[in-house]
Amino acid sequence: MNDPLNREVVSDKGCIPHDLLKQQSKLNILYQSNIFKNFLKGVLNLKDIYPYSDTLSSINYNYYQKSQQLGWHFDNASFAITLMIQSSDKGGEFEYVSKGRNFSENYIDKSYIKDILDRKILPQKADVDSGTLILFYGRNYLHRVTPVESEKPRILVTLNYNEEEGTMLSENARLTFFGRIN
Ligand SMILES: O=C(O)CCC(=O)C(=O)O
Ligand SMILES: [Fe+2]
Repeated sequence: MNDPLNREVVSDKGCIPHDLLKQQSKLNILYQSNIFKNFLKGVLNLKDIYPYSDTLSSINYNYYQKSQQLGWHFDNASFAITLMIQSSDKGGEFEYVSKGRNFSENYIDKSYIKDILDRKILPQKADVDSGTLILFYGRNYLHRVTPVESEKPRILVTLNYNEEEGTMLSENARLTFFGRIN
């Protein structure tokens, strides 16, 4: 009952999956660009990075309309890359803490997570404007997006890569995020 991992959070952002983007869109060009991939590999110290092999998950165009949010969570992927297209005028803030879990050691700090959920410890906020690129270890750092409070929606793209070739997002996750599996 008291386990903070059982606490329900609201996530109701909208998401446009990869297969609905134009092949020659700037986002696709950026995502496939060797200059960009080399930059990411250098900063994140990775040998190589690969797109998802399903048709939906590599680039996701997320939009948060008034009152929409993304609840506190850890990501499945080890690192996250986000590009802000348009920030909201009010609300829609990216809040995070740089701890909470150590995935490789199978450790989760429940009392710390409880204090964050109860607002006993206040998280950090990232000052994110249009064009801001964020590289983030979302698997170990608890994070969320607060409800948008303005008419102007918050629009943000996630650029999703894997360290192994041929990775697919699970069918369950695809159904949850996109409402279909292909
Ligand atoms: O919208 C954001 O800034 C964060 C998105 C995020 O955390 C996610 O998609 O897992
Ligand atoms: Fe996330």
